[in-house]
Amino acid sequence: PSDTSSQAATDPVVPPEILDLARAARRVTVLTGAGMSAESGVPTFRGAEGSLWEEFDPIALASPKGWDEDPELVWAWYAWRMGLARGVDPNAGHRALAQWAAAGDAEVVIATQNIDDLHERAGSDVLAHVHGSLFAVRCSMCDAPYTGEVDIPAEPVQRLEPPLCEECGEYVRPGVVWFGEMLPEGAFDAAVDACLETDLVLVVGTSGIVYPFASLPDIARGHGVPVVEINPADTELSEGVDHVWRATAATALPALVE
Ligand code: BV8
Repeated sequence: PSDTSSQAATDPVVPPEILDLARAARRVTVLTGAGMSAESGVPTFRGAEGSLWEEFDPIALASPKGWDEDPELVWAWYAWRMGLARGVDPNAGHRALAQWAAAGDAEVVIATQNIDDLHERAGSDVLAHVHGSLFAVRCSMCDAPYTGEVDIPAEPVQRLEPPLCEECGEYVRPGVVWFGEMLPEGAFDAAVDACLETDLVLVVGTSGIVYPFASLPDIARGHGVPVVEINPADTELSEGVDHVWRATAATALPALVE
């Protein structure tokens, strides 16, 4: 891949070959990960200091086993993340994608791993939340959607009893996909289609570690679709994409869309 990593980590100057691809595209598919929301103040999962998994064991917190063993611990962690996500705003990168779609020159299709709602709050339609949505709380037993208020403690707590399902009385759980769980029906297929029927794929702010999402850039390239990675750091995907742009989401996307 062409590599612009000799530029500063947050260089907002669009590499010309990436600008050409973006200008020519009638349809753009944007694949986003935790780095997309980092500049809004949502911690990423891996890598950065203060990232979520550095402090917590993901398998203990984001797996069916963890939930079975200690639902209060898991619920407390998600309640904390709900409060965090509610308390932040979309950043300039989220806004740029919404603006790009609104301008009407290209159709902009977003498939995200993020469980926050920052793309939507910036004004974008999201084709697929492949790892679910933090706020789509549902019953852990009967799957009924939970319509009650979720109590978010002002300070993070170690343990918190989950609310009870209005239908069957069991604990409710966050509407996210845990490790070892299937993705929401149709979400991954929709993301695959969006990577095949497009002129350009932008991969923004993901380490490319979690599957099957991490296979999407390869699926696009296998179909002849150019793939651009926007990420300040090297990732598992960097070797296999057409162009690498070492910049952050909130600096790169506004520069690209301008
Ligand atoms: C499944 C939701 C079928 C909840 C999450 C071995 C090989 C292949 C696959 C597997 C394997 N072993 C196990 C598997 C399957 C497993 C998997 O992929 N494991 C990995 C770890 C190997 N996958 C699954 O289990 C999936 N389901 O396969 O179903 C099945 C079912 C049963 C049995 C068999 C098969 C379900 C996976 C869903 C996991 N759920 N979370 C929650 O959030 O609590 S994962 C979690 O990681 C996050 O949700 C996040 O969405 C996801 C990916 O992380 P990233 O978004 O990439 O974030 P990360 O922190 O890693 O990276 C941040 C990046 O941003 C960095 O690159 C950084 O440089 C960059 N960045 C930082 N700042 C900025 C920036 N970029 C731009 N701008 C900035 N400012």
